[in-house]
Amino acid sequence: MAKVVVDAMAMQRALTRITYEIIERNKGVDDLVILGIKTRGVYLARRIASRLQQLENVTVPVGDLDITPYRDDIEHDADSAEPEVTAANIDFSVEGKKVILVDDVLYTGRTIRAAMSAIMDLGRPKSINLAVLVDRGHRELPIRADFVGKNIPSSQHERIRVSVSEIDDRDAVEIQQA
Ligand code: 3GP
Ligand code: 5GP
Ligand code: MG
Repeated sequence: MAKVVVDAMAMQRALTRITYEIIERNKGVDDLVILGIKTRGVYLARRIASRLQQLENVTVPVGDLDITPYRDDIEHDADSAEPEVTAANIDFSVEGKKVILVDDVLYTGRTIRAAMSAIMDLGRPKSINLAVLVDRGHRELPIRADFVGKNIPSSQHERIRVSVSEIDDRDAVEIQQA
Protein backbone atom coordinates (compact mmCIF):
# COMPACT_ATOMS: atom_id res chain seq x y z
CA MET A 1 0.00 0.00 0.00
CA ALA A 2 1.38 3.41 -0.92
CA LYS A 3 0.72 6.63 0.93
CA VAL A 4 1.08 9.92 -0.92
CA VAL A 5 3.18 12.31 1.16
CA VAL A 6 3.90 14.95 -1.48
CA ASP A 7 1.31 15.64 -4.17
CA ALA A 8 1.86 17.40 -7.49
CA MET A 9 1.16 20.89 -6.15
CA ALA A 10 3.41 20.39 -3.12
CA MET A 11 6.21 19.10 -5.36
CA GLN A 12 5.99 22.18 -7.57
CA ARG A 13 6.06 24.47 -4.54
CA ALA A 14 9.04 22.63 -3.05
CA LEU A 15 11.01 22.96 -6.30
CA THR A 16 10.13 26.65 -6.54
CA ARG A 17 11.28 27.21 -2.94
CA ILE A 18 14.52 25.32 -3.58
CA THR A 19 15.13 27.49 -6.65
CA TYR A 20 14.71 30.69 -4.59
CA GLU A 21 17.02 29.25 -1.93
CA ILE A 22 19.65 28.48 -4.56
CA ILE A 23 19.49 32.06 -5.85
CA GLU A 24 19.68 33.48 -2.34
CA ARG A 25 22.52 31.23 -1.15
CA ASN A 26 24.58 31.95 -4.25
CA LYS A 27 23.71 35.67 -4.28
CA GLY A 28 22.44 35.32 -7.81
CA VAL A 29 23.05 32.82 -10.56
CA ASP A 30 26.53 33.74 -11.82
CA ASP A 31 28.70 30.70 -12.54
CA LEU A 32 25.97 28.21 -11.57
CA VAL A 33 25.76 24.84 -13.29
CA ILE A 34 23.31 22.06 -12.40
CA LEU A 35 24.05 18.34 -12.47
CA GLY A 36 21.20 15.84 -12.04
CA ILE A 37 21.72 12.23 -11.00
CA LYS A 38 19.87 9.82 -13.25
CA THR A 39 17.16 9.01 -13.52
CA ARG A 40 14.73 11.27 -11.75
CA GLY A 41 17.32 13.71 -10.44
CA VAL A 42 17.86 14.76 -14.05
CA TYR A 43 14.23 15.80 -14.48
CA LEU A 44 14.26 17.68 -11.18
CA ALA A 45 17.48 19.43 -12.27
CA ARG A 46 15.85 20.53 -15.52
CA ARG A 47 12.84 21.88 -13.65
CA ILE A 48 15.05 23.93 -11.34
CA ALA A 49 16.89 25.26 -14.40
CA SER A 50 13.64 26.28 -16.07
CA ARG A 51 12.52 28.11 -12.91
CA LEU A 52 15.89 29.90 -12.82
CA GLN A 53 15.24 30.91 -16.42
CA GLN A 54 11.81 32.29 -15.50
CA LEU A 55 12.93 34.07 -12.33
CA GLU A 56 16.35 35.40 -13.31
CA ASN A 57 16.17 35.25 -17.10
CA VAL A 58 19.38 33.23 -17.39
CA THR A 59 20.09 29.90 -19.00
CA VAL A 60 21.97 27.73 -16.52
CA PRO A 61 23.76 24.71 -18.04
CA VAL A 62 22.32 21.34 -17.01
CA GLY A 63 24.19 18.03 -17.25
CA ASP A 64 23.58 14.44 -16.20
CA LEU A 65 25.44 12.07 -13.93
CA ASP A 66 24.91 8.39 -14.55
CA ILE A 67 24.72 6.05 -11.57
CA THR A 68 25.53 2.37 -11.91
CA PRO A 69 23.22 0.48 -9.59
CA TYR A 70 24.56 -1.56 -6.74
CA ARG A 71 25.97 -4.86 -7.93
CA ASP A 72 23.52 -7.24 -6.31
CA ASP A 73 20.31 -5.45 -5.37
CA ILE A 74 19.17 -2.18 -3.95
CA GLU A 75 19.37 -3.40 -0.38
CA HIS A 76 22.40 -1.89 1.28
CA ASP A 77 23.89 -5.00 2.80
CA ALA A 78 27.50 -5.14 3.78
CA ASP A 79 28.56 -6.94 0.60
CA SER A 80 27.10 -4.38 -1.79
CA ALA A 81 29.51 -2.66 -4.10
CA GLU A 82 29.76 1.09 -3.85
CA PRO A 83 27.70 2.92 -6.45
CA GLU A 84 29.65 4.22 -9.40
CA VAL A 85 28.81 7.58 -10.84
CA THR A 86 30.02 8.74 -14.24
CA ALA A 87 29.63 12.01 -16.12
CA ALA A 88 27.19 11.86 -19.03
CA ASN A 89 25.94 14.62 -21.32
CA ILE A 90 28.05 17.29 -19.69
CA ASP A 91 29.07 19.57 -22.54
CA PHE A 92 30.42 22.39 -20.36
CA SER A 93 33.30 22.86 -17.92
CA VAL A 94 32.82 22.68 -14.14
CA GLU A 95 36.14 24.47 -13.54
CA GLY A 96 35.52 27.38 -11.15
CA LYS A 97 31.74 26.84 -11.29
CA LYS A 98 29.23 26.63 -8.46
CA VAL A 99 27.79 23.17 -8.97
CA ILE A 100 24.27 22.33 -7.79
CA LEU A 101 24.01 18.55 -7.54
CA VAL A 102 20.43 17.24 -7.69
CA ASP A 103 19.03 13.85 -6.71
CA ASP A 104 15.50 12.71 -5.95
CA VAL A 105 16.19 10.85 -2.69
CA LEU A 106 19.09 11.14 -0.24
CA TYR A 107 19.62 7.97 1.78
CA THR A 108 23.05 6.61 2.81
CA GLY A 109 24.94 9.39 1.03
CA ARG A 110 27.15 6.95 -0.88
CA THR A 111 25.79 8.01 -4.26
CA ILE A 112 26.53 11.65 -3.47
CA ARG A 113 30.07 10.79 -2.38
CA ALA A 114 30.59 8.96 -5.68
CA ALA A 115 28.99 11.85 -7.60
CA MET A 116 31.33 14.36 -5.96
CA SER A 117 34.39 12.38 -6.96
CA ALA A 118 33.06 12.08 -10.55
CA ILE A 119 32.66 15.89 -10.60
CA MET A 120 36.17 16.44 -9.22
CA ASP A 121 37.52 14.26 -12.02
CA LEU A 122 36.06 16.76 -14.51
CA GLY A 123 37.71 19.82 -12.98
CA ARG A 124 37.87 21.92 -9.85
CA PRO A 125 34.50 23.51 -9.11
CA LYS A 126 34.34 26.58 -6.88
CA SER A 127 31.73 24.80 -4.75
CA ILE A 128 29.28 21.92 -4.76
CA ASN A 129 25.86 22.24 -3.14
CA LEU A 130 23.35 19.41 -2.86
CA ALA A 131 19.61 19.68 -3.56
CA VAL A 132 17.30 16.72 -2.97
CA LEU A 133 13.55 16.36 -3.21
CA VAL A 134 13.46 13.92 -0.27
CA ASP A 135 15.84 13.26 2.63
CA ARG A 136 14.82 9.90 4.06
CA GLY A 137 17.58 9.70 6.69
CA HIS A 138 19.88 6.70 7.40
CA ARG A 139 23.11 8.43 6.43
CA GLU A 140 26.24 6.29 6.48
CA LEU A 141 28.64 9.11 5.55
CA PRO A 142 29.05 12.71 6.78
CA ILE A 143 26.96 14.17 3.94
CA ARG A 144 23.98 16.50 4.17
CA ALA A 145 21.82 18.34 1.69
CA ASP A 146 21.90 22.14 1.37
CA PHE A 147 18.38 22.28 -0.10
CA VAL A 148 15.67 19.76 0.87
CA GLY A 149 12.15 19.50 -0.55
CA LYS A 150 10.86 17.37 2.31
CA ASN A 151 12.37 15.41 5.17
CA ILE A 152 10.67 12.03 5.34
CA PRO A 153 12.01 9.97 8.24
CA SER A 154 11.70 6.40 7.01
CA SER A 155 12.30 2.90 8.24
CA GLN A 156 14.92 0.94 6.35
CA HIS A 157 12.20 -1.41 5.12
CA GLU A 158 10.26 1.39 3.48
CA ARG A 159 10.76 2.70 -0.04
CA ILE A 160 10.14 6.21 -1.15
CA ARG A 161 8.59 6.20 -4.59
CA VAL A 162 9.21 9.37 -6.54
CA SER A 163 7.14 9.91 -9.70
CA VAL A 164 7.81 12.72 -12.16
CA SER A 165 5.38 13.52 -14.95
CA GLU A 166 8.11 13.53 -17.62
CA ILE A 167 8.50 9.73 -17.35
CA ASP A 168 5.82 8.61 -14.89
CA ASP A 169 2.12 9.22 -15.02
CA ARG A 170 2.21 12.11 -12.54
CA ASP A 171 4.18 14.09 -9.95
CA ALA A 172 4.11 12.49 -6.50
CA VAL A 173 6.15 11.16 -3.60
CA GLU A 174 4.77 8.07 -1.88
CA ILE A 175 5.90 5.84 0.98
CA GLN A 176 5.69 2.13 0.27
CA GLN A 177 6.13 -0.70 2.71
CA ALA A 178 8.67 -3.05 1.16
P1 3GP B 1 15.95 6.91 -9.86
O1 3GP B 1 17.02 6.40 -10.77
O2 3GP B 1 14.90 7.64 -10.54
O3 3GP B 1 16.51 7.66 -8.69
O4 3GP B 1 18.10 3.14 -8.06
C1 3GP B 1 17.24 2.93 -9.12
C2 3GP B 1 15.85 3.35 -8.78
O5 3GP B 1 15.35 2.54 -7.70
C3 3GP B 1 15.82 4.77 -8.34
O6 3GP B 1 15.22 5.58 -9.31
C4 3GP B 1 14.93 4.76 -7.12
O7 3GP B 1 13.72 5.42 -7.40
C5 3GP B 1 14.57 3.34 -6.83
N1 3GP B 1 14.84 3.02 -5.43
C6 3GP B 1 13.90 2.92 -4.48
N2 3GP B 1 14.45 2.63 -3.31
C7 3GP B 1 15.77 2.54 -3.50
C8 3GP B 1 16.88 2.26 -2.63
O8 3GP B 1 16.75 2.05 -1.42
N3 3GP B 1 18.11 2.26 -3.20
C9 3GP B 1 18.27 2.50 -4.53
N4 3GP B 1 19.53 2.46 -5.00
N5 3GP B 1 17.27 2.76 -5.38
C10 3GP B 1 16.03 2.78 -4.86
P1 5GP C 1 22.20 6.52 -1.35
O1 5GP C 1 21.96 5.39 -0.41
O2 5GP C 1 23.51 6.39 -2.03
O3 5GP C 1 21.99 7.88 -0.69
O4 5GP C 1 21.08 6.39 -2.46
C1 5GP C 1 21.26 5.53 -3.56
C2 5GP C 1 20.46 5.94 -4.74
O5 5GP C 1 19.18 5.37 -4.57
C3 5GP C 1 20.27 7.44 -4.91
O6 5GP C 1 20.22 7.81 -6.26
C4 5GP C 1 18.94 7.68 -4.27
O7 5GP C 1 18.25 8.72 -4.92
C5 5GP C 1 18.23 6.35 -4.46
N1 5GP C 1 17.38 6.01 -3.34
C6 5GP C 1 17.73 5.57 -2.12
N2 5GP C 1 16.67 5.30 -1.37
C7 5GP C 1 15.61 5.59 -2.14
C8 5GP C 1 14.21 5.53 -1.93
O8 5GP C 1 13.68 5.13 -0.89
N3 5GP C 1 13.44 5.92 -2.97
C9 5GP C 1 13.95 6.36 -4.15
N4 5GP C 1 13.08 6.76 -5.10
N5 5GP C 1 15.25 6.42 -4.39
C10 5GP C 1 16.07 6.04 -3.39
MG1 MG D 1 17.94 8.83 -7.19
